[in-house]
Amino acid sequence: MTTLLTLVVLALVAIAIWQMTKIFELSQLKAENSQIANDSDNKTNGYLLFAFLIFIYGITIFSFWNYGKYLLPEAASEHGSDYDSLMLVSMVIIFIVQTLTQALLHYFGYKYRGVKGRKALFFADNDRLEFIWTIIPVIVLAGLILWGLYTWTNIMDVNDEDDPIVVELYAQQFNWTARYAGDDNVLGKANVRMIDINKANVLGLDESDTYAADDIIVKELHLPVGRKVNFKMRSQDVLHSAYMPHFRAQMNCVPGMITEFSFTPIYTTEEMRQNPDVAAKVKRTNEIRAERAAKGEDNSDPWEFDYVLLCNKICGKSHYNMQMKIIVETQEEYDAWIAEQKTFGQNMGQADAGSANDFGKLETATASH
Ligand SMILES: [Cu+2]
Repeated sequence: MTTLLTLVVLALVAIAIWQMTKIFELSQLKAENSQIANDSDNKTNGYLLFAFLIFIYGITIFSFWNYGKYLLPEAASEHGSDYDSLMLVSMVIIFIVQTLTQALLHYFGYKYRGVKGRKALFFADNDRLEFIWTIIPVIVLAGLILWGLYTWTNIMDVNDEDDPIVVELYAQQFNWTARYAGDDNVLGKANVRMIDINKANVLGLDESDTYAADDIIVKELHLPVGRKVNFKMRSQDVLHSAYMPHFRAQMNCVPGMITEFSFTPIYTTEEMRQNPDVAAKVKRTNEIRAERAAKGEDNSDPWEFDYVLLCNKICGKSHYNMQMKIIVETQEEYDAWIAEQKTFGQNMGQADAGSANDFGKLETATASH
């Protein structure tokens, strides 16, 4: 609110100054009172062009310096570095071209400013010039597009090679649930119409499907490092988007269909915490949190880095908080964790024995994320 008021005041002050200059100008008895720009007006505008050029260069350097630290750290998936190099090369090319063309544009604006008696040189076309400024972008863009298509095809190629683990990511307003395919590595059939809250069948698994019995439903995603994961996404209600920024992965979750994404994590959570960029970010955040703690404010507990699965589609009022923790660990740690989890079949068996308890369990599961 204070910011808004400050902005309004600043705008009003600017308008007041502008009006006062106008009054001041009107009160001056000028020898030449023409609306047509004269040499000195043109010169002023020429210098203003330079001032604007310095402004845009300045703000670019300022942004790099100040906000560069908010970029994502090194990619934690196998395909991530391909994605990052494509992004980096595209940005570097755009940046160089932008820097040069802005300088030329403003310099020529100044150099050929209006001068009394000067006539503009005019020619209808120049084949060589047009050839140059067509062929260079064609080559550069064709190169970027072909490289982009090649990278895209590689990243989006979801196949069963290299023995991937199959994991379902289930989106609903406003939380995520993960389902492992179990020992058979095949996900059982599921449909929102088969959701049965009384039996804790939260994902609508088909109880008669033999593949479903060993499926494991969890609220925290554990992945073994170096093993390919094939994700199958579903949504219960509206469009969501499974976004795992550290793995450079994102896929929409669409009600009524299954979408897919596949990647191989290459750093464990522990290893990623040692990454200098991640460590610096944790340090910065915890400094802010320590300040908050000193003032007795909320959100002041020390923070530790974890991979996250976020929702990247504005799906409703609590969209901002729709996330699930991802833990990448060694194969042994993963095996130990998955062995502790109950299968869908075990949970259903229990539900048949005494259904009252399982409803409570579901509630804790949903609230724990
Ligand atoms: Cu969402």
